[in-house]
Amino acid sequence: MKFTIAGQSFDHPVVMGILNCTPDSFSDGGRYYAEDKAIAHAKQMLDDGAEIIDIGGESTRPGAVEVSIEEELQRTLAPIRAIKAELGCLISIDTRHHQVMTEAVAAGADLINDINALNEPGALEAAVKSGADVCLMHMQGQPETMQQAPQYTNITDEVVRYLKERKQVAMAAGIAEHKIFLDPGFGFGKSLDHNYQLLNHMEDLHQLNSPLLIGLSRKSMLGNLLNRPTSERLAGSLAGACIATMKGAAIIRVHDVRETVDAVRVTYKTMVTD
Ligand code: 7PM
Repeated sequence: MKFTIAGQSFDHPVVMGILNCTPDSFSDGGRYYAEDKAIAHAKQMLDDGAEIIDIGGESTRPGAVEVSIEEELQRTLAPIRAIKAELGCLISIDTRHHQVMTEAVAAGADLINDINALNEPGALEAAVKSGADVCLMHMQGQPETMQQAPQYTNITDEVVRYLKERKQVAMAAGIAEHKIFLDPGFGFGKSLDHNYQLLNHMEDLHQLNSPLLIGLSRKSMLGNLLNRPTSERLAGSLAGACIATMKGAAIIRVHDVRETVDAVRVTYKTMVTD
């Protein structure tokens, strides 16, 4: 296991903590209050062992109401600046939009996490220009409709083919190979069985020669199997993190950092001890 994020070397799987920068329905303290809470949550996740913070303004969340680009910028830029200044950690920006990519990287983001694999007009150019690392994720369809009737002949083959093509496009545009992460996109245009087939065969993605980012935390593929609401998916999420670790994931994107860091450490220690 060897890879870099924004030039920093890692020799173990890294836990990425999810930071939602969405308006807090329980408070009317305004943007500054929300920003303080975001910084505190990021600090907690770093204390718990996260090594990168994924910041999202929620427009990329499947099923979520589309927010304007202005709103997405308003939600994410101040927290990125503050977290970079106060905590100095690696930051990723979860967005599909080139304006957000450009401004987020200027504000301090190190990695562009695009569920749309730089397909939106202007995204590829913005990513190249920014100089940031990128994560290219597989998705069938678009978030609004992707879960209606997902179909594959062989999901693993199709995900490999898609990610191979997107990686080639990114490299042809000028993004260095070592800056590219790939993600099979669990839950994005996939049925329950599609997701488990893909997880079972996840190691096939290593033929693409890029570090893998894996997101399983609290997802429907856990909740629908176990019949658990999102608040009760920790055990399922930890099982997913261990499986992903054993199959060679580089970055594991999660909500529950402390528990995941313990689980991943035990799993990885086992893998490297002869
Ligand atoms: C509703 C459905 C809310 C799905 C949130 C989600 C990934 C990601 C997300 C992932 C990468 C979630 C997802 N998932 N980025 N962004 N990989 N790279 O469960 O799997 O967090 S949003």
